[in-house]
Amino acid sequence: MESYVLLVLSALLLSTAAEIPYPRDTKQYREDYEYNPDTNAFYKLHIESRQGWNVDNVCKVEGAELMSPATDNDIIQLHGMFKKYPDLGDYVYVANDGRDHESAEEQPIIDLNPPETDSDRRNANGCMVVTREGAVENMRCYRSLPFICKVNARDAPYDPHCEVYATGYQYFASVRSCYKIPRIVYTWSEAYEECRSELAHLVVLNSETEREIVQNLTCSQPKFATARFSWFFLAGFRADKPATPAAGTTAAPRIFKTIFNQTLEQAGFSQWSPNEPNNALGREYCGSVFQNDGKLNDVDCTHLYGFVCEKEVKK
Ligand SMILES: [Ca+2]
Ligand SMILES: [Ca+2]
Repeated sequence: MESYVLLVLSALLLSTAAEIPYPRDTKQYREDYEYNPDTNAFYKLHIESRQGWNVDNVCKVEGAELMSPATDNDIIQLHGMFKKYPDLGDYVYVANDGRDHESAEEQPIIDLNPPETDSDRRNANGCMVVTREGAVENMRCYRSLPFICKVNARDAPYDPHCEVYATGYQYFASVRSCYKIPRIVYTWSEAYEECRSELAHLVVLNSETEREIVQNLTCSQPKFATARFSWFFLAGFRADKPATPAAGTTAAPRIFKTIFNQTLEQAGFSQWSPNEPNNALGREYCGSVFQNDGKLNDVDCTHLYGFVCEKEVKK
């Protein structure tokens, strides 16, 4: 009897241990991701087009991976999402599953420079797509196409202290905020969306203490090689573009406001870097912080920069 109880107890303990989710198992993730109970995973079809070598990193920043086309359920999920966008073209990038597939692109009848080795052949066609019909095919990575990210529910990141759907946020008790600089460069709107989807927001400086923290954070980062300028980091403020002034009059002054609709003075930090805001070429309506001094600078909203996400900790 005793040994039976022990057996049941240890079986219970074992099954509990096996069921403890790591990091967790949940039906909740970023609102831009869709849950599929059949696969117990979240998906996002990126309808904006990117070249094949850039898509993996976008998924990683979102806590996911480029979806592998390995299972039927995943292809069915993609097919369902694809159908909602009849104008999206015929291909969606997926992860390279390492197998050989038909090429999605027409090959010239006489190829004057046929690849000599297997590895050359793979590199020429190194990316993979799923077609509207659900076929998996090879694709040259230079094409700009939509793509699909996936994360299994048990792997979907959540930081319970900072309350964000992400890992890597650093908490600073002196300002009671968490910060992260995702490893990607985005336009201001893309950066705004990324922070928001993580349940955070583009950083808003509210004090000199916070300026110092954020400046140190930007200095601790490896350089963003593909940023327009690696020393500016997008922040949560911008100005409306004033209407074109009538001939002979000057444009109304730009008024910068935070994403919470406060003026910089109301937010608590309004120091610009020397000679800023300079509105270079008349195109700088978005906010950034300058790595050199942690102070403010205006930048072109369409240029790619690193950016800082922030999340206040209420508890
Ligand atoms: Ca802040
Ligand atoms: Ca500027």
